[in-house]
Amino acid sequence: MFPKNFLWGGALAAPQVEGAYNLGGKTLTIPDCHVFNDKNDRKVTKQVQLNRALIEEAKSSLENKFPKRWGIDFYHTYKDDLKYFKEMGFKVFRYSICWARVLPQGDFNINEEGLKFYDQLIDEIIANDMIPLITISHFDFPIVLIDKYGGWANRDLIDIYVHYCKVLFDRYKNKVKYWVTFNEINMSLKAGQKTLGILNEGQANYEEMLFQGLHHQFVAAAKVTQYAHSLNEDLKIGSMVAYFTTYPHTCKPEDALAMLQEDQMKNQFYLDVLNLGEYPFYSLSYMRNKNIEIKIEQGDLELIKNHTADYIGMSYYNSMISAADTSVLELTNANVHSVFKNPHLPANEWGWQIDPVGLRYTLNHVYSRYKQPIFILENSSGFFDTLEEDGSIHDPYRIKFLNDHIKQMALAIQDGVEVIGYTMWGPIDMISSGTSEMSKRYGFVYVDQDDYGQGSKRRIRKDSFYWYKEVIRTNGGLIV
Ligand code: BGP
Repeated sequence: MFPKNFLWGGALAAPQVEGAYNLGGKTLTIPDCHVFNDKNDRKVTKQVQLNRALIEEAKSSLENKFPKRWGIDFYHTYKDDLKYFKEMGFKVFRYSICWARVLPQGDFNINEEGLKFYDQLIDEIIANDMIPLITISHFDFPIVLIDKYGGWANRDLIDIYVHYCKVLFDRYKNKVKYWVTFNEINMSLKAGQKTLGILNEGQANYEEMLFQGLHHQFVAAAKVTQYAHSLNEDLKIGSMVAYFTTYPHTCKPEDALAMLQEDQMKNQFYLDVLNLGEYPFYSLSYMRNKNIEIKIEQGDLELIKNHTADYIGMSYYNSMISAADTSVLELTNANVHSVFKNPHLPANEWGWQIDPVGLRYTLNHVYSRYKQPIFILENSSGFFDTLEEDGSIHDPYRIKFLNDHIKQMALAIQDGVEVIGYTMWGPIDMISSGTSEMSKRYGFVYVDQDDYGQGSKRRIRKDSFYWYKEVIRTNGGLIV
């Protein structure tokens, strides 16, 4: 069912694995300021909303309470860790570059030492027979750019980001073909500090600032796509959204309309701009109705029109429901924000609902609209794992989750959707982006480390490791 050259693999991101937060010239990033709060109810994902006071506190604090500062020490262990992925037969490995390692001042001074680390990492990925797929910015905005510029609300960020990308493209254009400009760009309106570096300090026009920041990201994405193609037409620069698939609560027309409007503003808006090259009508009326006025300079729209993304990058974790009257609905957790719960679906321990059929639905839905190849850049679910006394880890729940989603992906391919690759999220355990805990595990490879960074750090293959290896070896033939 899968095309011969289908790109099977896995995805990680620097801020959740790399550690070495103050080595090699790197400066602080937003995730370096996220604390782990063990008093959190795990069923309630508490997205840490950083404000200036918390950032100032984190800057001066050397206390052992910021798990993303140590990650899984991938900075030092990547050579050994990549071997596990090679053993599973990965064709592709998605990884992000840390902006603050390459440009510690955020803007213009290049840090050779930071680049050398990525030279070695990329060479090692290739030496292990994997294609590197690089995310340029994955939820780790440099703090220094908040201090100096106030984040993406400032138009200067366009040139700064373009400069950063040029450094990467010039250096890796012959080694890296697939790029992603911004991880899950559609998280911006829900988590502005996480993706746009715009702090919510009670500004009356905060939403307007977020739309302005997004506009700057759209222009920057177009500019860097133009630059990459000028270097080599074969470079593939992708957009990326976290697709929030939504269903109507009932078959009432009002609920169907609510669903359509959610889909428009949560998902399609971003892909319409990045992949179709224009601000859709509904986004303009949304802004008008809320008195949001953003500054669009001459030439911006032309750039956006002329330099669209080469493929659609998408993460898929869960779905949600929409209704005209939401007072009757119950909330549950989902990726980055809470959503209305679907009574027909099970959920993991964190309340994220599990919906494999939604993946087939989404792939068909997205492909009908954009008719561009789709790369599934993240998919999986967090689970608690138990390390048995004999050193084994049995994780049938993970195998089931992935099997069921891969099966629906195969059916979508059979429907005619062009899916070019699948990088499951988190092939090795790491720090959770949302809760900064280690116990929420995704990996095929277990890391013996707890929420406080304690443990032997030993890597252990779980049952799912052998299963995924077979899935890749049989090009999906193992899926039932
Ligand atoms: C996505 C992020 C990833 C990852 C994933 C799972 O939104 O791109 O970085 O972390 O969600 O989320 P969590 O780690 O909170 O379980």
